[in-house]
Amino acid sequence: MKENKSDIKEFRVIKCESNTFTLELSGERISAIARKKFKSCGGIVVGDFARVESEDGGFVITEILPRKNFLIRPLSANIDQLVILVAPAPKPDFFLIDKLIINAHRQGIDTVVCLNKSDLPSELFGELKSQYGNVADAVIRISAKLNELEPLKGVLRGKLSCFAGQSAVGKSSVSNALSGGENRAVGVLSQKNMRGKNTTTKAEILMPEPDLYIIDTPGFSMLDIHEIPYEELDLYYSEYVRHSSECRYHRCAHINEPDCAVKRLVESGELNKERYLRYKQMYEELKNSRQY
Ligand SMILES: Nc1nc2c(ncn2[C@@H]2O[C@H](COP(=O)(O)OP(=O)(O)OP(=O)(O)O)[C@@H](O)[C@H]2O)c(=O)[nH]1
Ligand SMILES: [Mg+2]
Ligand SMILES: [Zn+2]
Repeated sequence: MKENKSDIKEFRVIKCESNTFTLELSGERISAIARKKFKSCGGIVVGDFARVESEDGGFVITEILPRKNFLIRPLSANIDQLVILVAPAPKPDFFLIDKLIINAHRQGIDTVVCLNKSDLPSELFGELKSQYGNVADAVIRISAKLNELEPLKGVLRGKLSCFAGQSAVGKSSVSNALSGGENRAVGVLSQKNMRGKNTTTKAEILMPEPDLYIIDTPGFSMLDIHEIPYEELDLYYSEYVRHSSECRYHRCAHINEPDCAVKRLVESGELNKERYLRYKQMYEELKNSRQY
């Protein structure tokens, strides 16, 4: 039996399991199935807002509301910020960090670069600050192991934050430490190849404290940005956008153009050189992969 239109409520999707979805509204949790038109999980993702109707004693998702943003990796919708977790081990992949930031900026999503496992000795925090200090909204360090989480809690409050990063950087460990429990399975770093074992397989929204909303996601090491036109790439480098009006050419790509402010600032050390060289490499790769 369908209820009146006035009884239709908008719930947030917090977990997707084949065709069963867990949804939440003001602390109330329900389980629902989806109308066939949404097909599989790909059509409804964690973070979506859904209209739900009761039917045959259960709940059915009848509509997904328009999304303010959407990420394929990590699969999520309507998030406020992407928290990119990095650790001394597994070895960080700076291309992956750059690409996560590109995708986030393309969707208008804020970014935080967060060093976890800061209990391990490394020079990584300084490196992250010099590469992303003028790019990400915050660059912070924490340790799930030592329960040192205050800098992260500070940036999480009042927002829906999605964790992203390679397998075994500690996304689930941080989720557990924030929750004060062990509800998320934690894996190990393979000593053989120093890579994670993809312990988490499904994204899920967790609410460890009132006002803290996080999405623990499966780790990955490959991220394709080939759908981005190379002419647009510089737009997702906020530190280049800030200086592009100082370049001689309007819509300077900061590659071979004369009198380019970005290249000048890279030479003088004001803009990070490693990040610029990766930008250039990605630009060339996107350009060369363009099919005519
Ligand atoms: N030393 C140290 N180890 C940590 C810390 N946080 C997590 N680890 C370890 O890192 C390993 C991987 O942790 P997970 O939480 O499973 O990593 P994940 O990012 O969720 O990995 P996937 O689910 O595979 O993407 C485990 O052995 C944790 O004990 C930390 O702050 N310090
Ligand atoms: Mg995990
Ligand atoms: Zn330029």
